[in-house]
Formats: sequence, structure tokens, C-alpha cells
Amino acid sequence: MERTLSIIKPDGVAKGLAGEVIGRMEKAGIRICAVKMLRLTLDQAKMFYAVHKERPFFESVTRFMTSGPIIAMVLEAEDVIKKNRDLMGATNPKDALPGTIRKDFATDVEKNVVHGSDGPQTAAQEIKFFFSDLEIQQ
Ligand code: IDP
Ligand code: MG
Repeated sequence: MERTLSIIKPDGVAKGLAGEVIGRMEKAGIRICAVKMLRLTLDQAKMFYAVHKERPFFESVTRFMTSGPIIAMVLEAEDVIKKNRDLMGATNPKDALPGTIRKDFATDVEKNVVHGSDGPQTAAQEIKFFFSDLEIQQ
């Protein structure tokens, strides 16, 4: 069993897509073992996206991530990092496959509805960023 961190970003929450996104995950056999809604501060958003701090979109994406509440979740399944990335689709909705969350609902390359960890190490790091062990259902 593998775990990953998923976020329904401020645009996804504002558009009322929480149920749709979670439904797609559950239909794919993914178990949700932790969930919380919160609003990031700018400092927290910059910490979360620190890996992108030299990129031209860093200021904009961190501001966007603080623009409203988000829903952070820990997902569990076999090969869930890849399963979740497949459900999400490519970063830019223009490149995303039909039937993916981003193809169906993203506004643009920044406001793309969902986040998903991209590897085992980032998954562990990102889960820890949002959740303590006590908040995750075994
Ligand atoms: P990912 O979310 O598919 O893993 P990353 O490259 O890790 O994509 O980028 C993190 C987030 O930064 C993206 O989901 C998106 O919100 C934003 N982003 C990425 N590339 C661009 C860009 O070229 N312009 C604006 N925002 C971007
Ligand atoms: Mg990424």
C-alpha cells in the first residue's frame, strides 16, 4: 500500500468540485484516510511550493493557493501516486487527456483544480506538511 497527498485547490473548492473529485478517486479504488479544509498563509504556500521558488510562476501560484480554502487529503491505494496523477491529468489542461480532472475542469495551467504528490519522497514530505500521524486513519 502506498500513500499520497492530494489537494483540491482554491478554484476547485470555489467551483464546488469537491464531491466530483473525491467521487472519481473512490471509483478508482482509492481510500481517503485523512481530510481537512484550511486556508494557507502566503508563507505556508511558499513553503509548500519551495521546490518551485526559482520559477517565473512562483509568486503567482503561491498567491493563488492562498486565495481561498483548500481541501487536503491523504489517499491510500496500491500505486496511488501514479493512479492519482493519472486521474488529475497533465499540469496544463491543454495537454491533459480527455476524462481527466484537469481536462474537464481546469481554468488554465495555474488554476488546475488539484495537486498530487509526484513521487514517494515528496508524498511523505507533503503528507507531513499537512497531517500528524494521529490524524491519519490506519
Ligand atoms: P503539477 O501540479 O502537475 O505537479 P508542477 O510543475 O509541480 O505541476 O507545478 C505546480 C503548480 O504550479 C501547478 O499545478 C500549477 O498550479 C502551477 N504552474 C505550473 N506551471 C505553471 C505555469 O507555467 N504557469 C502558471 N502556473 C504554473
Ligand atoms: Mg508538482
